[in-house]
Formats: sequence, C-alpha cells, structure tokens
Amino acid sequence: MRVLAINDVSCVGKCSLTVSLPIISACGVTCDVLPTALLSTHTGGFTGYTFLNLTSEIPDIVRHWKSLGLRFDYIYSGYLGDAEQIDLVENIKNEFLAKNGKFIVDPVMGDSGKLYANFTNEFVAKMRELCKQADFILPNLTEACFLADLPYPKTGQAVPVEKLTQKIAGICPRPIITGIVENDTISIYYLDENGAICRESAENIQGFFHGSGDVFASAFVGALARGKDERTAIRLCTQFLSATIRRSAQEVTDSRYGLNFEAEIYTFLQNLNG
Ligand code: PXL
Repeated sequence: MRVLAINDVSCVGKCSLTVSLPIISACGVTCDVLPTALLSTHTGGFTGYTFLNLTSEIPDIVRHWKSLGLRFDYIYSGYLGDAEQIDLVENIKNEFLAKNGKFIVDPVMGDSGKLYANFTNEFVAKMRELCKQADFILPNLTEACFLADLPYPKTGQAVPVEKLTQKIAGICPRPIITGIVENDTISIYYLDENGAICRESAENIQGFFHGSGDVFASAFVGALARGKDERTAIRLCTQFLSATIRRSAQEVTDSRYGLNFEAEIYTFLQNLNG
C-alpha cells in the first residue's frame, strides 16, 4: 500500500507531515510526501515563524512523478499553502490516484470558531470544491461550520449535529466531523455508507491540544490503508487520540509543541494488528 500525504512541514510543533509520516509509516504502509510549505513552527500560538510556500515547486515534482508512472492507493491532503494548491491537489488526485484508490481531504483551515492565519473566505469556497472530490473529509467543527456556511455554536450552545451533517453531506457524502464537545464527552460524528449518522465518543479533557486533527486523520488513513473498514478505523483512532490527549494533558507543559502521540503509538498498533 502506498499513501501520499500532502501537507506542510512545520519544523517544530508536531503537526502536519511530522505527525503523518511517523504515524502512517508505523501502520506498516509506505508514506510518500508532498510538502506544501516549510515553516519554522506551525502558525498556532507562535509569533515570528518563517513561511516558505512551495507552490512553485509542485509542478516540477509532479512532472518527475509522471515520468515514473507512480500510483497511490491513498491520497491524503491537509494544510495547503495557498488557494492555487487546491487546483494542484485536484490534478494530483486525477493523475496519480490508483483505480479504486481513496482520496481523503482534511480541510485544514481553522479551529475554535476561527480561520487560521493566512486563510480567507475565498480559500474556504475553493476547499469546498475540493471536498466534493473526496471519498472522505475530516473537518473539525470549525471547518465543518465554514464549509456548511453555518454559524459556529456559541459557548454552551448545543451543536446542531443533524443539520450540520446533512449540509456537509451535500458536499461530501462521507464526512467525519471531529471535536464536537457535549458536556463530559467529545465526539466524532460521521455518516456511514447508508447515510446514517454515527457517533464515536471519548472523555472530554479540558484544554487545547494542538495537532489533534492531524494525529486523528493520519491514523485514520493508516488504518484504512491497513484494510480496516471506516467504522473500525474511526473507533481505533478515537481511542488512540484520546489516550494521546490524556497523556499529553499530564506530561506536556506547552501545548504549542504538540501531542505526545509517540508514547501511545505502540498500543495503537497493537489494536490495529489485533
Ligand atoms: O494542525 C493544523 C496546522 C497545520 N499546519 C500549520 C498550522 C496548523 C494549525 O495551526 O499552522 C502550518
């Protein structure tokens, strides 16, 4: 199995490719990478970070790959450096996705009700189009609200899960919406192959845990590539992320530096192999 992970390299802060590559490789499948940007750190909570957009390099990379006749069983896209890259990713999917391969889009754009630095409403509109091409999308609640053009729920306000999933299903029929807090639990809502709403929940641990979405999405891709069905993959990944967050809440003093997912990988792999 060959996975292509399209994401940025944030040198410090454990997100994007520095999370995807170790997790997907550990699952026992090849993880090739297409870096979209090179940053000294991610943009969440650090100031003064460097940002080198790699858009201009991508067409040359693609040209070389074409000469090799490459095919990927899974193409997983995450943080994109600019709107132009959305078109490039769509072309890569059309050119390199194997027959019966799966295209998985994590529409990385924001969190806690806000877009990340450098993202605009025009980017959201283009990302919505990319999501229409995907087999699965993994927005967090913020990204789901932006994609669905619904307001982000105010603190204490219940999330209109049914309305949200139905609107998102009009974009991609197999959405997996992460990070929905309901009292003491945090849930993932997704639609199964029959369009039924399903939920996977874990204990809601207080705090903000940077890189959670990337850990979840990478583990999901790895589990699918290892032949797990979506329901099993979502269950295993929820357990993995929850254990990672529980450990990080105890051990990590500055959450900007990311989750201690390394310490939970072994248990995740045991469950994946079990
Ligand atoms: O984890 C999402 C993410 C990915 N890449 C970069 C980011 C963020 C979130 O802040 O800044 C560069």
